[in-house]
Amino acid sequence: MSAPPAKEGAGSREAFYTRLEEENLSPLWEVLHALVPERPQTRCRPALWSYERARPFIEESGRLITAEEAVRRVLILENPGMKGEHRITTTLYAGWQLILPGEIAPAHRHTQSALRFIVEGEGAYTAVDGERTIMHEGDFVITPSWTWHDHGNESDRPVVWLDGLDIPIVKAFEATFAENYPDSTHPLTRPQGDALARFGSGLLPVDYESSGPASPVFNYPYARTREALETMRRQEEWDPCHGLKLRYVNPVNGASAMPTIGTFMQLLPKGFQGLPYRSTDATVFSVVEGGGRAEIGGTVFRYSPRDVFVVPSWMPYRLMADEESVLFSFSDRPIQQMLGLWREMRGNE
Ligand code: GTQ
Repeated sequence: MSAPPAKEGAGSREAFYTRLEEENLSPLWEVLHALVPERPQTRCRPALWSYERARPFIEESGRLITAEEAVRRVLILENPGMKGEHRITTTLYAGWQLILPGEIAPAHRHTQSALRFIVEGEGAYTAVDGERTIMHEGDFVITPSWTWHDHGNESDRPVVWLDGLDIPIVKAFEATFAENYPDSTHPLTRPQGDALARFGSGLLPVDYESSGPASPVFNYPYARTREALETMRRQEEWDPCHGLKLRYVNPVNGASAMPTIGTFMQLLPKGFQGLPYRSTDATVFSVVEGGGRAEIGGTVFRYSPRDVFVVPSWMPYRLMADEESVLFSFSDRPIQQMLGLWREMRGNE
């Protein structure tokens, strides 16, 4: 095409855009830089939620509404850069769920995958598709997509865990389905510990064929995870960014426990001064043991047990352990890796 006549300046462009709008069309050149930026642009902000500060509010929620009425009595951790959007990162949801002695959070299922990371108390259970597991602090429990699950607390103390769900991901696909079970609990069909014995002991039933992408193990007990870290540390092979970091796997294929959410546990020795690290998976940390600091994009956050902090995509961060620390974390890494999108950068590259 030939060059446009000189009189067609910015003014007539605006008129053109207005006419385009009526046709449900718009000019790419006005937004190309925003649609295809050179590096990740995120509204997700680094933040820390102090458990000590949140604990009275969690307790208050327990006086305000029952688990039965609430269905799930949860305080959502809202990323300060995306308030009201019920997400802690662009792709993930997180919340602290409280269940009081004697309460039941009724059975339901949904296409969203969920993880529970137990932060306070023990003796509550989650039942997944007919098997119950009793949860202890530091246990990592999954309820894969479309599995029936109910929670109950048969102990004499409140139990709180961190929920992590892929709600924003499933929303982006508009692939949400959910239903309630007719009774508050789903019938139990297998004894406690069955899944761990069958699938989580370095063995698999000889003719086992998995029925989906999620791990058949649904509780990864902290006692086992902690013991693995404790034994490995004797080798003193600390990664300069992560200390000693393990990822939870589906024992059937070595993939993440759930297809949309990757989960990790790491040990930092006392005095650890991590090198800067960044990756494209915004990551949510839940502190299990110890104390220290996380410097995220130039802001220093002090962490203590049960605190949650979030690192946005591609933002450099460093971990500094004033006390020996154990950190649980989760992110959307498995999906990014599956799609060939995931990147990381270590040190001061
Ligand atoms: O326990 O099933 O925090 O469905 C949000 C949605 C927990 C759950 C949440 C849920 C659940």
